[in-house]
Amino acid sequence: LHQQVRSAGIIGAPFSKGQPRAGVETGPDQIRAAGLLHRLQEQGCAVKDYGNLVFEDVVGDHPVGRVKRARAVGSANQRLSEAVQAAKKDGHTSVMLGGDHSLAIGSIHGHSAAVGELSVVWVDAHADINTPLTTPTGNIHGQSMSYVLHELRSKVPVLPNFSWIKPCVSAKDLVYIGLREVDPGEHYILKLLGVKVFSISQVDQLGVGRVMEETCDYLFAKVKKPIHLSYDIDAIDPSVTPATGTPVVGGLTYREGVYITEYICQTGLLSAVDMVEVNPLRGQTEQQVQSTVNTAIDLLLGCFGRVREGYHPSDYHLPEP
Ligand code: B3U
Ligand code: MN
Ligand code: MN
Repeated sequence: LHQQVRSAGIIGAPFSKGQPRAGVETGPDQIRAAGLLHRLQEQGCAVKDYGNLVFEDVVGDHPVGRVKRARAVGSANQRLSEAVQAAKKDGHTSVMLGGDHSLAIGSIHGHSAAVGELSVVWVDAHADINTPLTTPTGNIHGQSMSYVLHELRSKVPVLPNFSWIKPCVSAKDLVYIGLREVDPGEHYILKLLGVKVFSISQVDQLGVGRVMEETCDYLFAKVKKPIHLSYDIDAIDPSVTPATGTPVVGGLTYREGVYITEYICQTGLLSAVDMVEVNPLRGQTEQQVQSTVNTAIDLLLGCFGRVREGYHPSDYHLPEP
């Protein structure tokens, strides 16, 4: 059970133009520098590092309606989609290190292009389901899901450099966990589409154990699809992960956050994971940055079989005195 052969295909996506704050593009290097690859290998996981994607600058990327930097976000996500497809074709569980959460567009698109229909588990303080017409900020990291959901196709205009995107996720295959800052337009969409949401209140009410049981009962009701886990570090309480662009008080505890990854891992269906919105420049002290980066690593270790109860190899024997 503990030693299923797992392999992680790491894709660095140093991209920040889905939101206005500099620094989130350094996330992939910071997470690697804190030892992610070594820690994964130490727990028996095979690792292939595909390095960092290179995103070219886009000139004349003026707003399209309210939406900011559409051309840069569109072309970066097209690159990312191809990289995720390649990692899946090489047989890995794709691990996308962001970067901001607009990168979920390319990550989910590429994952689905490689394996077909997906279940998406979106762990976040925010729903990131604004359309280009409901967005209060114009930031695409608050809109990612709207571009990939079949049900929103007719509500989402095609932006420059977005024409390659085909909606690929059904609303019934999406579960949110940890929501606590949802815009009115987003709340309307979630109700309209009947999306399964475990807000932070439901985590309080049910406990994370029942939330995860109900998440999987719901997703596996008909067929078991590969899981795409899109993990925004701001889902966790800012006392633990303060180095992020839009911290929201009252988040998941460290233990709840890690439990989610352990539970998803033991389904055996985890096929791609995003770890996004780690922004070292938003930490006020080195300790705040380290706590955020180390938590991101622990969440990823949980995705790849780390169990907190401990482990021993099957041939372990007690030393005789
Ligand atoms: N819902 C707001 C704020 C936001 C979304 N995601 C983050 N912040 N990180 C928006 O911009 O759409
Ligand atoms: Mn997000
Ligand atoms: Mn968020």
